[in-house]
Amino acid sequence: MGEGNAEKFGNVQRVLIFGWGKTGNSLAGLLLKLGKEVMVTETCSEDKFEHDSIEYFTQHGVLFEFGGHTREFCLNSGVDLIVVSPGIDISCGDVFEILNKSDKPCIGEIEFCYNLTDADIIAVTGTNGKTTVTTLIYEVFNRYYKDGDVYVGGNIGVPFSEFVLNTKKGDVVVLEISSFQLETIVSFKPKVAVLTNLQPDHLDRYKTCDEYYEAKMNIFSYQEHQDYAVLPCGGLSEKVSKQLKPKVLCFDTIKGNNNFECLCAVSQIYNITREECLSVFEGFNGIEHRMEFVRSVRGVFFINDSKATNVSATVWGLSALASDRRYKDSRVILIAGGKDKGTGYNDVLDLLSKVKKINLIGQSSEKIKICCHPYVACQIHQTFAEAVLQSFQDAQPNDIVLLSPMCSSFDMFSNYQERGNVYKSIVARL
Ligand code: UMA
Repeated sequence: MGEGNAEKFGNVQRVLIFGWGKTGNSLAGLLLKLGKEVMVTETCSEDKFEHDSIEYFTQHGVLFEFGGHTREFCLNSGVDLIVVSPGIDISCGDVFEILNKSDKPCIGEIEFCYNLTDADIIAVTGTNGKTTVTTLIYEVFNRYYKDGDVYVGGNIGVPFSEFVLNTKKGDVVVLEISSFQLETIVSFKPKVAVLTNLQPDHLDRYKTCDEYYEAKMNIFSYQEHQDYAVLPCGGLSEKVSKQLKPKVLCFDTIKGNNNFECLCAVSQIYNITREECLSVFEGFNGIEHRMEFVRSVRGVFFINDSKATNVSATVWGLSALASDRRYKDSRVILIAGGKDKGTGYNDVLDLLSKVKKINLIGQSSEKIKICCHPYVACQIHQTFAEAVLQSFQDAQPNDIVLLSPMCSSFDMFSNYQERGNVYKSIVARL
């Protein structure tokens, strides 16, 4: 940690955390290390959480409120700072009302941790591809960056608060950053800010696409002239680059692989060469839950794309299969559905020529069926296992069963990882 950084929050004695998920847990640990008093407020009841962890934190003085956010707990306890978890929408409900009544600053975990580090931050956002690009940058820097240590975290699954105190000047922190995390920054200034692409998403949280795009563009808001913005060439960069303070680097999206081009653009800032990037990229096996090959059973290929939580990610996955020579004669049985995000599903219609049938699950199944059934057979299932087993029955040898839901998982699972893992365990038993 940089000298004097702990003093950044010297005036803050008591911190209130909203949400007891991964972020809340990590943050509570960090705050205790910084000698702060910690309070946690959470909508779910206590029995939903690991007992040992609550007991540990209670023994260390953390005060908990479960089963809802009350004004009494949140407003009358002398807190100096409020930190909200990214999944919490601060623009509505009890949270909005409490924050509105409070005169204390409210920030997100990314903003909080940013103030505690002197390391360079490479922040990656975008509708799709951000986990892959974040992972690739981390792997390349881990191998070729020699001036310090390299860390990876953020929306990718390891909260920044988990490791921020280990970082020092000269280190590089690669962070995957979601639009939710960008809503609650007030000074977060990455040295390099990457926007992989921008497509409609999360319309269950944002009223309009513009509101979502605005949250994403916030990644550049506090950057200075000496910083870098990395964007896809074409319409987007032409539109925004004139308004941006940092130096703008564009990566090619027509020739070659977008993720690789984006990786090279970021790496060149640190004098890491294209050849060095290529040596990592060629050995890269992709990431779990993103077009992950699971196994083949009696000639049927099973692919897990549980991370496709929006329609554009599924479009990307289907296009990748359509242009892959290994699957040139294969048809796809698509398993889709989950928690609807409000974007509509029309974008997938152009790709349906490769799809033989859609087996649907979850809250959005009726809506997807209405959109797609004039063009392809659709069947709704009550359980996830039923959808997987039916897909296997629908497939001929050489076909692909693709889990690519176009929706988030929260109606049936804790997260997309759990959904992907359940899929893989069902496929393992076939
Ligand atoms: N909660 C409240 N009050 C509310 C709403 C929720 O107390 O009004 C509680 C929930 O009951 C739950 C806790 O808040 O116990 C959850 O907080 P959270 O949703 O912020 O989840 P975390 O476990 O902290 O995980 C978050 C990110 N989740 C979301 O943004 C939804 C994780 O990204 C991230 O990996 C993690 O922080 C570490 O940084 C996941 C995700 O789905 C992978 N991200 C979205 C995406 O990629 O599309 C943005």
